[in-house]
Formats: sequence, C-alpha cells, structure tokens
Amino acid sequence: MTDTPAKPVLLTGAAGGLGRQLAPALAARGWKLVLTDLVPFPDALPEGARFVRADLADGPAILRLAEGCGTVLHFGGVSTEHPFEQVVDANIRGLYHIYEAARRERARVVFASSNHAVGFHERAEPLDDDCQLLPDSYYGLSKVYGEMMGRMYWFKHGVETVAVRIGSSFPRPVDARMLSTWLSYADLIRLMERATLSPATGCCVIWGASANARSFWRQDARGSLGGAPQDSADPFTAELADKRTQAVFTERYQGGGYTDIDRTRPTPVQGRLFE
Ligand code: NAI
Ligand code: 15L
Repeated sequence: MTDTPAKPVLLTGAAGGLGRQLAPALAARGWKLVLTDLVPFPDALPEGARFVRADLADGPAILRLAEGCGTVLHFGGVSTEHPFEQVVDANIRGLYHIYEAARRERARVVFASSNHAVGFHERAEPLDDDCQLLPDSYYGLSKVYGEMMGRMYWFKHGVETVAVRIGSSFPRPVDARMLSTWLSYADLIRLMERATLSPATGCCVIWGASANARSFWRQDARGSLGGAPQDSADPFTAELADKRTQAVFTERYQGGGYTDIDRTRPTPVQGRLFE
C-alpha cells in the first residue's frame, strides 16, 4: 500500500467535528485535499489543501468540486436527529450528488455512516456487518439510504464504497454506552487512511470503533483493508460503567438516546421485528 493517494481527496463536512480532525492529519501525511462545507473552515488551512464553500444540495457545485479527485471522504451533512424535512436535502439529495460525482470521476466513496442505521438492535446482541438494518431515527434512516446507494452504484456503475458505521467519535468516551461505541480520533484517521489507500475495497461495511472490550460489533471487512484499531475505551471503564440514564429504550438499544427521541410506543419490542 502506498502512503499518499494518486489523486486529490475530496473531504466533505470539513468544518465539522471530525472533518477538523481529518483535514490537518491527512494533509500532514502529504495528501492533496479539497475541503468543503456549508460553513467556512474555521482553522488555518492545512498545507496542500484548498477549501470551497458549498451546499451538498447544489449538484453542479459538488460535480465541480470532485473534478480530478480519486476518493471522496463523505463526512458532510446533518449529523444528529432532526425533523425529516431537515434531513432530506443534505443527507438524501446531497448523497445522490456525491455518488453522481463519484461515478463521473471513477472515484471511491468513503461514507460516514452511523451506528444509528442499526440502532434498534439490543445491546446484548453482537452484530456483524450483514446484520438487519434497524434505523432508530430519520437521521439513521438517511444512513441506511446512503449504504444502499453505495450498493446500487457498485452493482450498476462499479463505484467502490467503504461505509463506515461510526460509533461515537469524540475526544473521549463520556458514558457507559460509549465504552462500547467509542472511536478515538487517532483510530478514525488510521481507518480513513486504509479505506483510501487500499488497492480495492469493492462495496463494504465496516464498524467505526476502537478496540473496546464491550463492543457491540464483531465481523466486518476491516481485516481486508489492513490494520486494526489501536486505542480502546477500556481504561475508562471504572469511571463510566455506572454512568447510565433511567430511560428504558435508551439503555436497552444500541442507538441509545436516539431510540427515545419522539417515541410514542410505550414499551420496547420483545424480540426483533415481531412481538
Ligand atoms: P458535524 O455536525 O460536526 O459535521 C458535519 C458537517 O457537515 C458540518 O460542518 C456541517 O456544516 C456540514 N453540513 C451540514 N449540512 C451540509 C450541507 N447541506 N452542505 C454541506 N455541508 C453540510 O458532525 P461530525 O461529528 O463531524 O460527523 C461527521 C460525519 O460523521 C457525519 O456524517 C455524521 O453523521 C457521521 N458520524 C459521526 C459520528 C460521531 O461520533 N462524531 C458518529 C457516526 C457518524
Ligand atoms: C452519531 O451518528 C452522531 O453523529 C454523533 O453525534 C453521536 O450521536 C454518535 O452517533 C453516537 O451514537 O454516539
């Protein structure tokens, strides 16, 4: 595997929490980056990077941005639960623009999917990458749509996708659930390197989590991309193991609090899809 991609890499959501970690780290490795976001990039522009402000809902702008790029690290969009209408433009329409651009450029898409695509699985149930999709929110549903769009563009157009079902990527875990879901920034950056530089990925799903002993997730394609997570939430266990809420849905399901937002069902489902 080489160290730098042959072509520039487009990073959407560059001004967001994860984009601001990825942009300087990947630029420091000598990568040529095209950064974009709806809002201005708040930091000093890393060497070798240029920033263009654009809305993912603007198809022609996204096509122009992707020109000459070999990979799209797609981190832009609505990143938490919102009313349906607010999710649609960035996460549904915007994703279509990203995939059309990737098709035109013969580029690979590394898609920041989310654990909320499968958030209604019980915490006690270990999941593999081919588990049932059980979104816990309109946001999670948009990630399911993204993963399915990747499949369609792979079978129909040969566009490669690495869909990374990210758990919780923050500076450190902050509650008991994150002892299972935490992804350190350093592991995120390593994962993006491998997803970009691997010679062939096809269309695969991987779990975006550090090496957490309490992980909800098992089998995926990470092995074939090479490398493994090096960090772990385990050192935070004594501090966080009892940091739980009293909310029944939140504590029962992998998606945590997202399963409780706007909920009208009074009690959890016993079993999987059927009671
Ligand atoms: P964030 O909200 O900090 O960053 C998202 C960025 O997307 C923001 O800078 C925002 O301005 C931009 N954006 C929103 N709508 C846009 C539009 N219409 N056009 C262009 N840009 C737009 O979120 P964060 O935490 O950095 O997450 C990045 C990606 O990773 C998101 O797709 C999120 O769903 C995903 N993810 C993040 C996780 C985490 O723990 N941080 C967990 C699972 C998934
Ligand atoms: C996500 O998908 C969100 O982007 C992030 O803000 C967290 O809520 C994370 O999931 C999580 O589940 O902890």
